[in-house]
Parts: sequence; structure tokens; C-alpha cells
Amino acid sequence: MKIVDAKVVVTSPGRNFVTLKLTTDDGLTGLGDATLNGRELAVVSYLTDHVAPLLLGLDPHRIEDTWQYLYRGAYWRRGPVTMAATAAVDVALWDIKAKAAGLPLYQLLGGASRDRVRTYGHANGRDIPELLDSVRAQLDEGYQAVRIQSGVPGLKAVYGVHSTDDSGSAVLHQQARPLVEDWDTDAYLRHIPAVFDAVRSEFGAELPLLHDAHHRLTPVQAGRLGKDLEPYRPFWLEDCTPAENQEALRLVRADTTTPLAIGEVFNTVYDYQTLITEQLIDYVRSAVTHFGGVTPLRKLFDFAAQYQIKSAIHGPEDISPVGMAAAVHLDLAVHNFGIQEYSGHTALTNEVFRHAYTFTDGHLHPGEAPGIGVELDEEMAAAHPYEAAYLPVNRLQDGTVHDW
Ligand code: EZ4
Ligand code: CO
Repeated sequence: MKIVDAKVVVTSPGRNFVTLKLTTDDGLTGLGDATLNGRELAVVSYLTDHVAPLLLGLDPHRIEDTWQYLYRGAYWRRGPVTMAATAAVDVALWDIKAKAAGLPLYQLLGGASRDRVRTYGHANGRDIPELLDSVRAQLDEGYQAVRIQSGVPGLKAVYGVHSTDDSGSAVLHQQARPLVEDWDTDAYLRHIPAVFDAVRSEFGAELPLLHDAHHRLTPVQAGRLGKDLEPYRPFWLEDCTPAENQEALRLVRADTTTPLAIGEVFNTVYDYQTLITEQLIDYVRSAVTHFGGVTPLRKLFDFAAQYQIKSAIHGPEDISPVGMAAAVHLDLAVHNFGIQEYSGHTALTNEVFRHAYTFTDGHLHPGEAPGIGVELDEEMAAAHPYEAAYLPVNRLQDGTVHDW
């Protein structure tokens, strides 16, 4: 079998998604997600200008060899653009291999280690009453674990909480220039324990609650927050400090027993070496789409398993159903599965990307379709072309740029 076509499809059924479609001389096709939110076209160029020409004529069964060829062969290794492009190739090849075998991908990864995949949903509110309503809505949708994000008194627009412009419309993603959010770490640290207190009082002790600090804290601030949240037994505190410095987590770990999760902006196992071998975290949170695909993420999970660290694949709305499907196959197969982030996609997105995975009672299952189980409707995709969009940026109240 040979690869005879490599095509990149960009579509925006509400938000941008980049998809690689490989076709073989047998007529098999494979899909891979290459969406890098706010920098989509850089990956499109990387794939179309630099990777697609190399793939033509290759044997699609040689997944490991192709991964090494793209990773080592680029010389300029790692980085989100390179690794998103490499991930798309890797997932498309797994899709083809599984279709050729007539099996759902999870069977090729060792088969199911569980019956279904536990997820967590996103609840958010500009204030506590709005957040409580949002948690209730998540529970009504079937979720059995919930991430809680809240507005902070005195701040206009905070990560994870819907922002509005002067006219009141949502402006989080579709903007010609990035939305500017504002930030005050002290105000945040004062407020969040009260948020957990209110949610625990309303929903009881058993509901797993998660929280994302989105890389904004120093190690000492993160230790303080972890310690203050201990009475509320959070499932985890996510991305407490900026991603670059693994050593920071030594300080946080010394201060708190709140479980720690990190990794959505990591691209390779090297970003985790200290964190895993020193057992500084409890969950690895990389996305299939930003970590080079199923091949390296499986290796990361096996490495983490030696240290009782569990998986928690990043699953925001900006991972397409193609990336989500690959994640759910891996979730079902690995022994050290922890939890899967899942906020679903719009009805329109689910029409452009018809998928076999299902969501029932807060749990996902990849389905039994051969491959990853996603079909791309290229006509519908073309009817919703690329739209320029940025993620927000963040400034302190005196105007200083801060981590978003
Ligand atoms: O901000 O995927 O845990 N989820 C997150 C996400 C990220 C977005 C960035 O594109 O932190 O919402
Ligand atoms: Co996050």
C-alpha cells in the first residue's frame, strides 16, 4: 500500500479546524487533526509546503518509522507547529491501519481496558450564583465530574468565563485582534476558596471538582491556593504555574497535597522528564493533536504509569472531533487512564465531522467503526471557510502583559 494523496482541509463551522486527509492507492483514507488555536495557518503551511510532498509514495503501515522520519528528519525538532503537523500524520496513519485491519483503533492499541471513559465538563459563571446554575446544567447533561471557573470581583474578563463586549455579544474567539482580559492574582487567590466552598455546600462532598489556574501563578502562590483548597478535596489543580519551568512544581508539591495536573501546552516527553521522574504531578494532560499523535502519547502514558501518574488528555472545543476520537480510543486502551476533558462540539461541527464516538451519562465510548471512526464532509467543510481568530491576551491592572 502507498500514500497517493495528502490534502489539508481548513474549515470554520463556528471555529477553525485543520484536518489532514491521506488517501492510499487502495482507496483507504485516514484523517488527522492539526488544529493549533489562533495559529492555524502556520500548521497548514507546514503540512502542505513541507510534509505532504514527503508522504507521497510512503507505505502508510510504517507509522513508527514515518513519525521518526518527520521528528528527526526536520532537524528543527519539537514546538507546537511541528508537533501538531506530525500528530495529524500519525493519527491519519493509525486511522488507515485500523481501517485496513477492519478494527476500531483501540483494538490495535491492546483492546479495551475499561467499558467506558469518564469525562469532566466545564462549568463557569461571572459570579457564584451563575456558576452554581452552570454546574447544575452540566449535571443535567450527564456529567459526573465538573471543572469550575469563576469571574473574580473587580475583574472584567477572566479565563474560562464567557466574556462580553459593549454590545453584550460573545467575543472570546472571533476577533480581528486578540481580546484583552484583565488579571489580579491576589484578588483571584482571595476569591477561589469561596467559590469551592459554595459549590461544595450546594452539591455535596462527592462530586469531583476540577479547577484550571491557566499558568498564572508563581510557585508560592500556587502552593497557597493548593493548601487553601485542600479542605474541599479538589480532583486536581490544573496548570498552576507557567509551563516552561518544571522545577517550579517541586516548590508547589512541597506546599500542598492537592493533586496537580499539567501539560496542555507541552509537545514532547522531554517537557515532562523532571515532573514524572520526581513524581511532581498526578496527571499528564497533553492533547493527541499537540503532542505528535497517538504514537508518542502512548509512550508518555506508559512512562507515567511507572510513577502512578495517570492520563487526562486535553479535550477543549478547539480539538476537532478527529483529535477527540483519537483521544477516546487511547483512553479506552491505556491502563493508567485518569479522566478525559470533554466539552462537546456544536451541532454544525458534528455534521462536518460525523463521528462514531458517543457520550452517555458523562462517559465517552469510541464506537466500533473501523479506524478512528470519523468522516469529514468536505462539501460542508468548504461551505464554512477559515475565519481569522485569536486567543485572548492578558494584562495586569497596570497594563503589564501577564500569562494567559
Ligand atoms: O485554553 O484549548 O483546559 N483547557 C484549556 C483550554 C485552552 C484552549 C486554548 O486553545 O485550558 O481551554
Ligand atoms: Co487548561
